[in-house]
Amino acid sequence: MSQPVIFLPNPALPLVEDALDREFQVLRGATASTDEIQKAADLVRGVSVFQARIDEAFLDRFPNLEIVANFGVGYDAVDAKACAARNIMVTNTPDVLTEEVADTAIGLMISAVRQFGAAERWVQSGNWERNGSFPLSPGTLRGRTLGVYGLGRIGKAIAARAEAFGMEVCYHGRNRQSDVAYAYHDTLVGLAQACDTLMIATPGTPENRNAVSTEVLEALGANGVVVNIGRGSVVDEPALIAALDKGTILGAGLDVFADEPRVPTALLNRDNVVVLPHIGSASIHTRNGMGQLVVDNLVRWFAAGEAVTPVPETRHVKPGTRRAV
Ligand code: 8YV
Repeated sequence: MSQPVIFLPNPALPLVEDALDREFQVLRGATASTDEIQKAADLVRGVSVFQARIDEAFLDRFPNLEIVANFGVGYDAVDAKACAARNIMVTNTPDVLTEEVADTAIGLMISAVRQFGAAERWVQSGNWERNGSFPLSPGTLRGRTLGVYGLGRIGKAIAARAEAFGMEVCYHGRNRQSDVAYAYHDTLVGLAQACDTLMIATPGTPENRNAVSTEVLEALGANGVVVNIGRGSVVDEPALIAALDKGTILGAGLDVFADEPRVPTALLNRDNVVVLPHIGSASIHTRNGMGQLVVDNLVRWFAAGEAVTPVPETRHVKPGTRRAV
């Protein structure tokens, strides 16, 4: 029997490209023409995605698509509800990146609070030699309370690290969680009032778009620091910039942005903001782990008719049940 055809819209890690070539026939968006992709569309049974939007229009192009294997734990670029309606399996890459992203979050938090970005620029620009010591940081980690917005696997790993730094921890999310002793706040404004370091570790959803609003930033207060390791869409960026300009909050550490890779110039080169280029999980070790899980999901689906890490919306989907809409 011939191998299933997998569509790879964008280039992937070498580990993924090599494994897909071994296990499947691969149709590559990077090298095939639009015409060639269109001609082969009926044969495509799986897609492996890294930063590509999978919406109704995409699904319409591939009538025999059975599985979308997303590289990343966050799958906001994949319309999982539309996939579920057509009985298309969607998988993501949880667990393998949890500790890496939590490490990045803590590094970013400390950098933002102690202004390591500006301090590094001080050395790089020769200011240390020319003008002497870097100014004392207005912020300190001492005595801070971490408010985790989104206490999932990554949020919990961040909270555990923060406890080791002597921080108080509280959280907000859709539900109170029975397995933690941290104080729960049933609104985001309530969480912001109770903490001074707001850690955003929630997935981006249509419901939480711009959830970190002027009101939330005002509740966080003048000693407040926002750290975003989740999704840029969760923060109202113009409101954040205004809050930083006015001193409504102290600073921010941002790994994710509303319109990546574009970052508003108002967030660049300022002492009270540290910016990273979406590198939460971006070590070779962890990205390879994520890539392997993408491959494992595809292999298991076509060999055994089940996925390793299905997303909740499509957990019920079985092979051979693809529906037209
Ligand atoms: C990746 C991430 O950078 O897993 C996620 O949700 O944000 C990161 O690990 C991202 O998936 C790359 O598109």
